[in-house]
Amino acid sequence: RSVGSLLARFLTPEVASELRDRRTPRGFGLDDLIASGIANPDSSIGVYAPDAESYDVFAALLTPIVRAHHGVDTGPPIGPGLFQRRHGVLDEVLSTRVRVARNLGGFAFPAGLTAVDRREVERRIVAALSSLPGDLAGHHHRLRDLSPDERRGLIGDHLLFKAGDRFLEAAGITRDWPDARGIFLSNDRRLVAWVNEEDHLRLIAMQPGGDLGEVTDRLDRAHAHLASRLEFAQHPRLGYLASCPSNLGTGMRASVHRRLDGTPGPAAWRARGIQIRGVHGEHSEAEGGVWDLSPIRRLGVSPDDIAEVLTGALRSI
Ligand code: ADP
Ligand code: DAR
Repeated sequence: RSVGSLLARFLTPEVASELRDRRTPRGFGLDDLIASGIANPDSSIGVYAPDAESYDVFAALLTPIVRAHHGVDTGPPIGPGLFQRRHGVLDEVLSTRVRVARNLGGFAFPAGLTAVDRREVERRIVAALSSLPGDLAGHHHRLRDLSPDERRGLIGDHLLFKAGDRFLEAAGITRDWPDARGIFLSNDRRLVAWVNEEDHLRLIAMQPGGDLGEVTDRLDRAHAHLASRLEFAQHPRLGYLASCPSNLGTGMRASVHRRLDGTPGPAAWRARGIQIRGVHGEHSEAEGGVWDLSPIRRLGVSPDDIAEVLTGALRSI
C-alpha cells in the first residue's frame, strides 16, 4: 500500500481547507477530483478533472501536481496543425503509435458526464469521424455491438482500450459502461479513435515498424480534419485539457515497441525523459523483452519536441 501519489503529496490540510467548500459551475467538488486517488493509494497521480473549470477552481491542488509531473505549469498554445517538421524512421522498432487526448468544450469530462451528455458527445464525435476522407476513412464500432471475441481480438492487436481500469472506475469515468463507448477503425487500421474512454476522444495513429514520419503525418491530417468540425477544450495556460493532469498541453503520447536487452531500469529511462510501459500499455508487463517507450512530457513542449525526444532517446540505446 503505497501513498506516493502526487495527490498525497500536495493535498495538505491547508489546501484541503481552502478547497473543501469550492464547487465548479457544474457543481463538482474536491471529493469528485480525488475519489480515484483515495480509493487507489498506489496511484501515481490520483486525480481526474470532472470538467474544464476544475483546473481553475481547484488550481491550489492541481497546479502543484501539474508542475511536479511536467516540470512546468504552462505551455505554448497548440493549433489544429500538430507537426511543423517531417520526422524520420526509427531503427529496430517493432511498431510506432502516436496518440492525443481531446475533450469537447462545453461538456463535463468523462468523470462528470451524465448518460445523456455522454451520448451527445458520442454523436458529435462519431459524425466527425465518419467524414474522414481517403486513407483515413473507416467505420465506428459501438462497444456494446462488439462480441467478447471481437473485443479480445482488438485488445490483443493493441487497437482497443482494456475495460475495468480500477483508477477510472473509482473516478466515475466508467459509469453506464459500455453505453456510448466505442472505437473507430480506418479501413487500413492505421488510424484509430476511442470514444468516451478516459477522455471524450483519443485519436491514435499507429503502424508496424518505425516510420515516425508516416505516423505523425497521418495523425496530423486526421487531427486537422476533426479540429475543423469539433471544438476541443483548451486552456490559455494548460493547452488541450484532459481528464488526467498527465495528459495536458499536447495531450500526446508518442510510443514505440522495442526489444530491450538488459534495459536500464525505469529510473535511468526517466532521467532521459522517457517512461517505459509493458506491451499492453499502462499497468502491463514487458513480453519477450519488448517494452513500450514514450516521452513523459506532454505540457510545455511541442509535438515536434516530443518526436525529437523519442528519436534522440532511441539513438542513445
Ligand atoms: P495510452 O497510450 O492511450 O495512454 P496505454 O498505455 O494503456 O494507453 O496503451 C493503450 C494501447 O496501445 C495498449 O494496447 C498498448 O499495447 C498499445 N500501444 C501503445 N504503444 C504502442 C506501440 N508503440 N505499438 C503498438 N501498440 C502500442
Ligand atoms: N494510475 C492513474 C493514472 C495516471 C496516469 N495515467 C492515465 N491518466 N491513464 C494514477 O492516477 O496514478
